[in-house]
Amino acid sequence: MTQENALSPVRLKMQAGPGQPDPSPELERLYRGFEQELLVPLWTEIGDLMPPHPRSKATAHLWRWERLVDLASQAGRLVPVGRGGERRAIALANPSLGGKPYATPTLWAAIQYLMPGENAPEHRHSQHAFRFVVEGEGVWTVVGGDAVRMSRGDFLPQAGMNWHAHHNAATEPMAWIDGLDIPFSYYTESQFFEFGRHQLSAAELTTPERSVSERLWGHPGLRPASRPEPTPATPLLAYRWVDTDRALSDQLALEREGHAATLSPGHAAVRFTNPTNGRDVLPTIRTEMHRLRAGARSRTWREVGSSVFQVFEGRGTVQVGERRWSVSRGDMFVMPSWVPLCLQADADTDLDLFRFGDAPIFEAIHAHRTQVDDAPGTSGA
Ligand code: 1HN
Repeated sequence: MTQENALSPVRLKMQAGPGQPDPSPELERLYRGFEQELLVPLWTEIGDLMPPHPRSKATAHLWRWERLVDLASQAGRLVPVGRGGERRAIALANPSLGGKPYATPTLWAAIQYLMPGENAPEHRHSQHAFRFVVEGEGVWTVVGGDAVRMSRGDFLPQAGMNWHAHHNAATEPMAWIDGLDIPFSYYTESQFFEFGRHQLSAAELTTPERSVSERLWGHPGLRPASRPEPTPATPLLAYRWVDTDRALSDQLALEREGHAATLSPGHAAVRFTNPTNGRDVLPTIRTEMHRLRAGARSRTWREVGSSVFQVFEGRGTVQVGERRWSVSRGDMFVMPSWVPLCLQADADTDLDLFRFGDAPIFEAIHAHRTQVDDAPGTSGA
């Protein structure tokens, strides 16, 4: 074997089976020839390359919020935040993805922690990102000079190549979760990154209740006439919990009044959208909020592509493939591609979940599919 071939050797084994040639010394020599020239014949690989349906490498896995917060707060004491490391963000590493900081093959998910008075420095990158706040407040994220408040239940998208920094103006530490399409950008070799200024201006370090983006874009069904063009990512930088919460309770109330409003009985859901075109807020990431009425159970469904869920409030049970967990506030879990998922709220409390997934990527290439695995009517409480 030549030196460069040692980098990523090809290893072929003669195998028995339909469509396979009879083993012989000549065939063995042919296979060694393929290996030397870095060639892989299709008949030895087709089962792996073209499975009948997605077989995710990712595992259905759960991370407990209590442990995430405990470790993040220890990091808050021990690890500075500043230029170089950029963010005190601690990523979920799916146990089946080789120790990489990848929650799924396409998605990065992390808990980020900022101490009182701390600033996370300005930078920008091509990866699309968002923040979601499961508890706490006091941090403003400054996107393109616009200071945006972050509070419990708020969803803050941040499209690629926007400058951003964070500052904690409060007296308490704050944690939130980050989602980015880092693994997707990594595999597709499409990343760009730039450092920004070391210091934000005094004007940017203010703490307004409402950001410029919300004053311009945050009015239901209304867009500024000065901005008629659709943009691929949303210009609205904060989706507030008061609005999300009302949309979900309205769906469940409408259902009680006999309207068709929910995904299935007792299962309300909303999707965060870009007000300029009605599509997903970010070009590569779909984000949703789900609410299961107390005692309700969702359909069992599967999709092409992967998702990460975080319990926002309440208690329940989730089943992902063969795995089943009792969950409560902050717990995060992965739904791998084409693995069935079922959500159920405990009998005495609603269950709210935030979800982010990579569906827009697969929709764009016409490869997205969903399948419901239980018949309608079997999914009641
Ligand atoms: C980033 O900029 C943030 O701005 C979070 O909060 C996580 C992970 C890798 C690279 C940049 C943020 C990140 C990140």
